[in-house]
Amino acid sequence: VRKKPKVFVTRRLPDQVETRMCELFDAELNIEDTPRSQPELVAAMRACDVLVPTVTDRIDAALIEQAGPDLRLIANFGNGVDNIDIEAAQKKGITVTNTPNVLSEDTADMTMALILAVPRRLTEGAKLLTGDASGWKGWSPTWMLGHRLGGKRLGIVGMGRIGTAVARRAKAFGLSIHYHNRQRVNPATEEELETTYWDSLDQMLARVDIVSVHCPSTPATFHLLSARRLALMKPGAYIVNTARGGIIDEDALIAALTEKRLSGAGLDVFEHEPAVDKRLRRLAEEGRVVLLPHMGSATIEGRIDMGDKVIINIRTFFDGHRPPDRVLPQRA
Ligand code: 8YV
Repeated sequence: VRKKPKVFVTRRLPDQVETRMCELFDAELNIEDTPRSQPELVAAMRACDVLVPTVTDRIDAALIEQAGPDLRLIANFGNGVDNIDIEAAQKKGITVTNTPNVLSEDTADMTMALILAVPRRLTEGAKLLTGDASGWKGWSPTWMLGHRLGGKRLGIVGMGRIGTAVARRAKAFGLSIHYHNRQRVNPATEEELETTYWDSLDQMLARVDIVSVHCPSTPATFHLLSARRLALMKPGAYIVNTARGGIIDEDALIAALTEKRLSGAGLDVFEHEPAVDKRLRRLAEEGRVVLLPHMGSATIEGRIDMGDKVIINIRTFFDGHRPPDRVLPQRA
């Protein structure tokens, strides 16, 4: 009998995923769910065949350098792989996989929730009706007016799986779909979603009412939405980010919101998670900003699907085949 691969899982996963992992692999779980320290990760990478990290583990070149000879696969529990130095892994002959597709629809749902919540002042209204004393003194025709979505322009930055899933939903809400992407998406999708493609991000930013960020976080997209680019946005526009915090220059965004150049923001991700800038939290208190603690893909169904993907990637790899979700270093 072939030896079961020794799999080190850094965080708690849904019960049924952990059970299956224990059946199939020699799995070391993290029942307490406390994030693993760097020395713990080093020890695991020296002793295991597979590492299953999440977004909270920084698997950088220095760490990968210390991996033992058995470590052949890093099967990320997550779509984004900005937590892993893919190039360093490849150099060391370690394969990296992720969990695409299965979280696109959930993330797109949460993006729509933010696209709706900010212009329609959802959290501001809901807050008035929490606690003992009602903050609602009575209805009036000019009370709590937000802005209509229908007829506005949505600018999607990064039209991959999640961006496209957002576009489908947004179109149903009457938004017109504009997008910027390294390449144009296929003509059938462009036709279905009646998209307008912008080769130039700068030009798109100046013309849309809501910007939604869906590109991966790479060195090339760090502060892609820089102070200069945020200044190009239409006065009074909104911005939504369910991708990664570092894609937007958070300081510049806070300045634009504070100076009321932008009307509002819906953010599920932050530059220094889990720390969230005090100034942003203050803006959230005022209701012009809606903040969520990285919940974009947080559904039980999604997490189980992600776990299944991790398992398939590990099994395929140890069956001697190329795993379905192998990730290669990004071309510059
Ligand atoms: C998860 C995510 O919260 O997959 C991603 O890229 O941001 C989220 O789905 C996280 O990555 C799990 O590791």
